[in-house]
Parts: sequence; C-alpha cells; structure tokens
Amino acid sequence: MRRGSRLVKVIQNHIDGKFVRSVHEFADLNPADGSVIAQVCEADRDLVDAAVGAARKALQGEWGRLGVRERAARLHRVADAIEARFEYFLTAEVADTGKPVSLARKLDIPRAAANFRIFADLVKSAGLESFQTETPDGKNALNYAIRKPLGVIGIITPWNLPLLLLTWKVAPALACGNTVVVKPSEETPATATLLAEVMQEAGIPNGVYNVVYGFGPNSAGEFLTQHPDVNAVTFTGESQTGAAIMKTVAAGVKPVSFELGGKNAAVVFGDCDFEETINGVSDAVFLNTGQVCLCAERVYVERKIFDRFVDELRKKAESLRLGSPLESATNLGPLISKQHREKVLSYYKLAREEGAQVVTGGGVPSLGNSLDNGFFIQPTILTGLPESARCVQEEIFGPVCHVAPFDTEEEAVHMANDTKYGLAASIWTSNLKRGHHVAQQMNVGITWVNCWFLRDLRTPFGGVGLSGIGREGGVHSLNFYSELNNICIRL
Ligand code: NAD
Ligand code: 6OD
Repeated sequence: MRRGSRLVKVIQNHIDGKFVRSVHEFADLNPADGSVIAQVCEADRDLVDAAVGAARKALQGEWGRLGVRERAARLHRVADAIEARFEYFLTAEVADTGKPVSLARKLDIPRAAANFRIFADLVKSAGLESFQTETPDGKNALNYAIRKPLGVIGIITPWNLPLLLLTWKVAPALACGNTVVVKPSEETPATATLLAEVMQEAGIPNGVYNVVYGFGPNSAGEFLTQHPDVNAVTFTGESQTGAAIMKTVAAGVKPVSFELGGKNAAVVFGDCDFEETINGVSDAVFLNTGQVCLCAERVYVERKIFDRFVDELRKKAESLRLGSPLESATNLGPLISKQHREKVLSYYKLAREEGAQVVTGGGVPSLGNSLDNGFFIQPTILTGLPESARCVQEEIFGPVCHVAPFDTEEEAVHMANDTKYGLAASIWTSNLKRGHHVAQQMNVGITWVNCWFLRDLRTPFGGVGLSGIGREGGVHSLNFYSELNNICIRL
C-alpha cells in the first residue's frame, strides 16, 4: 500500500485460511526509532464473528476427525516450519518489540518452536486416571476419563514476548484438538501473521488458526471475549485487563486462564555466591528492559552485604549497553511505546516524591542518533523507600528495582510476601536447606532458587492473587484446554 511516497506493509487478519483486510487500519511502530513498520487491519465485530465462525466450522471438518498422533505430527511440522523461517521471525519480532536480536535469537523464536514440540509430545503420552470401583452389590465398575476439545478458544496476548506467549497458548490448545482465534497485542502484530503462513505450510486446515487484530475495549479484544460461540478464554496481560475480561466472560460462564502482572521479589542471603547472584539478579531486573512479568522489581538483601550488593548491582546496571536492537553488543532495547515510557517515567518521578534515593538511572538516555526518536529509558536502581510506597507495591514493568535490607529470614519472607501480586520469586543462597525452606513459604506460583526464568515447559506456570487464575504448562495446559469426560462402566 502506498502511504505518501513510501511503500508500507499491511498486516491483515487471517480468517479461514485467508488474509483479510478491513476498513480501519492502525500503525505498527518500531519502538527503537519510532518509525512506522506497517499498517495493521483492525477487525470489527463482523470480522471477529467470521473468525469465530470459521473456527467453529473447522471443528467439524478434517481437524476434528484427526487422531492425536496425526495432530501431534502436524504440530511438529509447525515447529519445523518456524525453525526453517527462523531469521524471518527474528527480524519481525525484533522490529516490533525493539528487543535485542541476541535475546530474541536465544529466547523468543526457539521457544515458539519448543512450545509446539513439547505439547505435541505431551498430548500423545499424557495418561488419565482410571479407578476400579466396588459397587454396593459387591461387584465392580470401571471409571476412566477421556479428553475432549473444549471447542473454540479465544486467545489474547501481550506485547512483551509476543510469539513466545502466543504459541505458549496456541500449541496446547491445538494439541488438545481445539481451534483458536487469537488477538495479539496491537503493539506487536507481526509474528502472529507469520505463524499463519507457517500453519498453512504445515498442513493445519483452514479455520483452525485465525488471527484478528485490534485493541481491547470496543475493539477486537472485547468482541472476541464477548462472543457467545467462544468456549474458553485464555489471557496474558495486566491484572486490571484480566478483571475486565473476567466480567465480560462471566455472562457466558466459560473457563478462563489468566496469566497476569507481578511485583516479584528476589531475596538475597549473605551466604550467596556473590558474583553469580549479581549476574542473576541483574538479569531478573533488567532482561528485556524489565518487560517480563517475572522480572524482580523488589530486591531484598541481607544487611551484612547490602552496601556491597547495591554498589555492584549499580556497576552492572551502568555497564549495560543501550542501543540498536540489531547490534549484537546491545544489552537493552527500548520500552515498547511512548505511552509505556511515560508510565515508567511517572514511577521514576513518584519514587523521588516518595523519598527514594536514586542509585543510578532515573531518566531518559541520550543516544545521539535516530534512536533518540525511540522509547529508550535508563536502567534504574532505587533504595530507601518504605514497603508501603506505591513504587514498592505497584507493577512498573520497566528496568527498575527497589533494593531494601533485611536482618532475619522471617523478615525477608514477610517483606517478599507483602504484596497483592504473587507470580514469581527468586531466592539466592548457598545454603540449600534454607533455599527449600524459604521457597516453600513464598506466596507465589513459581519460585527459583539460585536462578531465574529457568523454564521447563512441563512445570506448572501461573500466579496467585492479582497475578492470575489457574496454571498452564505441561499437563496443566492439557487440562485447561480440554474437557474431561469420566465414563463409568458397571462390569
Ligand atoms: P494489557 O493487559 O494492556 O494487554 C494485553 C492484551 O489484552 C492486548 O492484546 C490488549 O489489546 C488486550 N486487551 C486490553 N483490554 C482488553 C479488554 N477489555 N478486552 C479484551 N482484550 C483486551 O497488557 P500489556 O500491556 O500488553 O502487557 C503487559 C502486562 O502483561 C504486564 O502487566 C505483565 O506483567 C503482564 N504479563 C503477564 C504474564 C504472565 O505470564 N503472568 C506474561 C507476560 C505479561
Ligand atoms: O516462559 C513461559 O512459558 C512464560 N509464560 C513466560 C512469561 C513471561 C512473562 O512475561
């Protein structure tokens, strides 16, 4: 499409195996320099309806008749096709998110393929319970459960790990025999459309994977969650959005899976392996410019190493290289958008008003080139706030942490748990007995000891409190994306 004198790519909805335009379009920006990457077709209610209709129809077609073995084989072909187009996905994801190419190369794109492989294998091998039951007349009955698809799954995803989080839900949903309508974040539409091309190549029938683009309220997101013919909704994003979606979905009494925000703690004991811990906590705070739901925004450090720890973390933060996502030496890209940078900067300002000491950062860097049109921000370390401060209680979702000292294990546990969120925690100690003991007291869904974001896709993933409802991962995903039917046979 010609816009002024430039050729601008158009990202289209994908419905029933076809790419579909719409009347309204919105711009997809590269956060590294603010340039327009593409125009994106916004789906209206009719297009969302068409996507859900196509997904419903596909359940009755070839897809609905496939056995588990063949479904799994096709999902492996999807993974093969992602790997074959690795560089293509990589370029699109880096342009959309501004994340360093080195990060997307090792995390986002390989994980997309891995998501398809793990759930393809799992669905073939996961057993279900069976019970031999004594009947009142002294005979026997056999109970056994079978899995059935739920139907059409509405999948709504955020911008921070776009392809990783989309495939984290699409793969198990398809493995269980469902069809899907996905609504990717308006900020990062590109890889969902590439995945549509891959699905076709891999022999996934038309209508099984549909993509609608748009925003949340009064746009494709809300139209999808309101749709009466969607059987379940799985959502990753902000806790407040989760609450809005829950209200919408409640009318239809449908299953929901919510992976929401976090205000995660890292707890550092004096006996930790100091260097390993500095590196680990630095990753936990700054990876992806702090835009990972699992990032640690609260760091609690045993008082005897507090000053040294803060100083070394500062050196580490100051050594991180901000720059073009395409350069291999870049450690930190920009935030996702101007609006998000304004939000994070408002917390940097609030922190000062609340009485924080800014150990490093606290503003916008000057990069001296076109990247200054992008949405870069300085990695920031704060100290000195009370636990009640808003900056210690609210999710900021940027490259920032508050570091506070503690004197006893009990105090550390109390402070780490003093939050309405409950997604993840990390514990840093060379005393493994203490590691187990403290980990078991964390009110979260996921605790790492001496590591962070080390993922085994078979493990339960999710949060408590404002961080979510339900668990995905491994058999937990299979259980969410299928209906279990218990059959009791009198023998
Ligand atoms: P967001 O909630 O603003 O948007 C997420 C998605 O929901 C987008 O596709 C958006 O268009 C859609 N949406 C917004 N309002 C909607 C509505 N009323 N109805 C239907 N859809 C709607 O989140 P974001 O800013 O894209 O992502 C950042 C947030 O996601 C952070 O809070 C982060 O912690 C969280 N997150 C959580 C996890 C997890 O696994 N727990 C993973 C990644 C991100
Ligand atoms: O690794 C995963 O499976 C996962 N769901 C990660 C979520 C990261 C949040 O930003």
